[in-house]
Amino acid sequence: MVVSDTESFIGALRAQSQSYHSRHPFHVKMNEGRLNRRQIQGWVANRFYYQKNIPRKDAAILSNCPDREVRRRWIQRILDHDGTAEGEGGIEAWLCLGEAVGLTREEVWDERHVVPGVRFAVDAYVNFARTRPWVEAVASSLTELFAPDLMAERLRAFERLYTWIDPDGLAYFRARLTQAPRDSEHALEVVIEHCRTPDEQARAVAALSFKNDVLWSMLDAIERAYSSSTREEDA
Ligand code: AHQ
Repeated sequence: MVVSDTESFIGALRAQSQSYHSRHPFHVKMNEGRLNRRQIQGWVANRFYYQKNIPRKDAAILSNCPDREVRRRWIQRILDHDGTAEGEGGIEAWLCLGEAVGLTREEVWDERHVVPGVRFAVDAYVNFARTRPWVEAVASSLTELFAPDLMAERLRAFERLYTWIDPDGLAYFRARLTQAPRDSEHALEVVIEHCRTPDEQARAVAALSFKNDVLWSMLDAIERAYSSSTREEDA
């Protein structure tokens, strides 16, 4: 069996950072403080659909994963988002972010602002996790290798440039600063361990590329729906 060297495999995975959504014009504008209130609200309301589906994506991976050791660590992701009691977890924190940007919990929760392109991209990600080999679904989560820098930049931007947003609403991003590196370290271990042949490694890189497309197309849809040419008031 031909085994590619691990370093070149990790290099190929990390090269996917070139297509990460931190480079999307909408995120660039956001981090430069150039989005208006309605665009921030639209992004928060649409990204909520991604957040509320992450636990189902991770549960799909758990259901396909035969490795008890992997499942023991992977299940923490579900607890991070769902919490273990009312008022806890990332989904709750995102609802607080919604209120901090001037939305009601109800209008975030009921998905009234979610645009078709966001729904389709998120549903494609959940279905990917349900239908692809579990290691490929793990590989698709490796966009989080690139997330900490983006979270830190976003936090700085929100704290300094969007002073109308209640800083308490930013708790979600602060939590990701530690959760994302922990999660991506585990996911990388799993992918290196289970992707030994050139074909397996190519499929892991393709899975990560697919996930970059999921994140990128979400922002395409949000940017178009909330382009500053449309009216201010219909947030
Ligand atoms: O808030 C994010 C999150 O909970 C996750 C889970 C992880 C996955 O399993 O795919 N990816 C992810 C991401 C989150 N936030 C995004 C952001 O820009 O705020 C980044 C995204 C990711 O890098 O995949």
